[in-house]
Amino acid sequence: MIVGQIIRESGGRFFVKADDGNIIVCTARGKLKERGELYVGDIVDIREEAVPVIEKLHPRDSMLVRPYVSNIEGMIVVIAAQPKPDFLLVDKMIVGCVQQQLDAIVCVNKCDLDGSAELVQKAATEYGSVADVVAVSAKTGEGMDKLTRMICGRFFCLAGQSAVGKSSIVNYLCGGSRMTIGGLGRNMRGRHTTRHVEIIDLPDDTRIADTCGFSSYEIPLVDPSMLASCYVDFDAYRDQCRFRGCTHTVEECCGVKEAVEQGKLPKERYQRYLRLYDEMSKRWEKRYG
Ligand SMILES: Nc1nc2c(ncn2[C@@H]2O[C@H](COP(=O)(O)OP(=O)(O)OP(=O)(O)O)[C@@H](O)[C@H]2O)c(=O)[nH]1
Ligand SMILES: [Mg+2]
Ligand SMILES: [Zn+2]
Repeated sequence: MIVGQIIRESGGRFFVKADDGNIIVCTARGKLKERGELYVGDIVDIREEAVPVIEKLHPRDSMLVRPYVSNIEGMIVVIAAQPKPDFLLVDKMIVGCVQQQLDAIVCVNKCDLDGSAELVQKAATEYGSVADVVAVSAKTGEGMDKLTRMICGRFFCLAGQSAVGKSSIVNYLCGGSRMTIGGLGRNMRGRHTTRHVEIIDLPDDTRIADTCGFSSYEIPLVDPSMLASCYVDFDAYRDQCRFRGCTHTVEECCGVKEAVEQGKLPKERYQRYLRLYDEMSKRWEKRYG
């Protein structure tokens, strides 16, 4: 029996990197064959036959459904001055990180473009207390040494809108052209160039998963009253809420709302929290109401 990690899937064939470093192309057995059962990142047992077969899936340490990837230790959420950043998407991905106990990095790519300094400033203000924030350029290489240090020896996935430059970052870091690069396209929203998740080895036992860009993202359904606990930047002010279990929405004497008014918490992020709370409440109502 061989143990390895799925590093890529294509048309029902799984590319598994075995412990000895060899890459084995496998099929899967039984239920594991069904679509969506095995993820890139999964650790599996392989039986060597004429065609090697995945026999068993090991328990996952972490699991994301958008992008589909397992066993990662952290997520690099990429934004750029172009295409226009969707901060609600960033908030949702950070909620996903907190839920899965992953480290989050907010990475502002294309910092060679105009308008990047403002974006880096905004990212630092809004996410500085919940994620590491780094500015890079896959074009000039600026900031890449810092990003490399942040992920050294660990397994991170890239995530974010199409055309923010996820594959370009991978290519820069691995010093080659492993991933195909796309353009912005006519609607300026990206072309969805990367179509599959793939794990790439970098020096120092660092691994990085390139993923498909997306424009919408739904976090797993949770009780809306639990959502606030995924906003770790609210933690410092929760104690001042009058009500225990305060959702920081309609309650009076709310420490979080006071902090927003006093400029201690970023206003826009709080307003997006209200939107997300509303969205979650509607989904919860639909399911359990
Ligand atoms: N100016 C500038 N352009 C960049 C940079 N990084 C990437 N680009 C450009 O941005 C476009 C999209 O890059 P990709 O790497 O394909 O983006 P992606 O996030 O992988 O996109 P999907 O695979 O569709 O999700 C390409 O035209 C790149 O040349 C950068 O640092 N600076
Ligand atoms: Mg890509
Ligand atoms: Zn409150």
